[in-house]
Amino acid sequence: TLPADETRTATFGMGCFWGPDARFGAIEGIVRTRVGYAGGTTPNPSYHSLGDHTEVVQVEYDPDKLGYEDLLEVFWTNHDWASTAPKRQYRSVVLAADDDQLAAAERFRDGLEERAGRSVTTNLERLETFTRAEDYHQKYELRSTPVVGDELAARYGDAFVDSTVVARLNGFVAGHGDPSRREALMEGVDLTPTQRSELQRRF
Ligand code: MHO
Repeated sequence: TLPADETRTATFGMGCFWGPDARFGAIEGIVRTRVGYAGGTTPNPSYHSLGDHTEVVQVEYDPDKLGYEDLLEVFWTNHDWASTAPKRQYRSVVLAADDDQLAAAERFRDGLEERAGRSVTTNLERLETFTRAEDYHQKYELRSTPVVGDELAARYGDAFVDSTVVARLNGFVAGHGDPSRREALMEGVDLTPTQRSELQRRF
């Protein structure tokens, strides 16, 4: 997998972060995913003490395989951009890493407003700080898959969250990806027959 200095990052708030962690993790060209708190100013946010932050997914992607526009497409088609979330914890927001990302997000929003003929409520901002969420929120779909989640988390240890394979598995158990990619991935991972069948059952 690509080292972090050869990837680019993108950060999105789109409701509870468990879902987008899986959705992005399933995509070819996504190298790493993590969930966390961002978009506010409160120091050291945590799940039970979020302050003014929002749940976000942060992805690292391979710029030779994916463009920021591709990620924006996934973002805009998978959140409710026409209404405002009742809690700031779940607000929809693009947290741009730089001015280019911000400009791309604005272009997308403007085009969408024009096509839809209604205004977009999604916030577009620059990312200031990102605080990684607690381990039990990372790769939640996979972690909560019986037989597989705990064992893989133990096996990978500190490498669990940053593993590309784990990101894919997390996405696939949530129903993303196609059968051929699932099969190909499964062949390369060392799993017990019980784990295999449990994963298959959820695909
Ligand atoms: N509706 C979800 C929210 C969790 S998400 C990490 C739940 O409470 O089960 O905010």
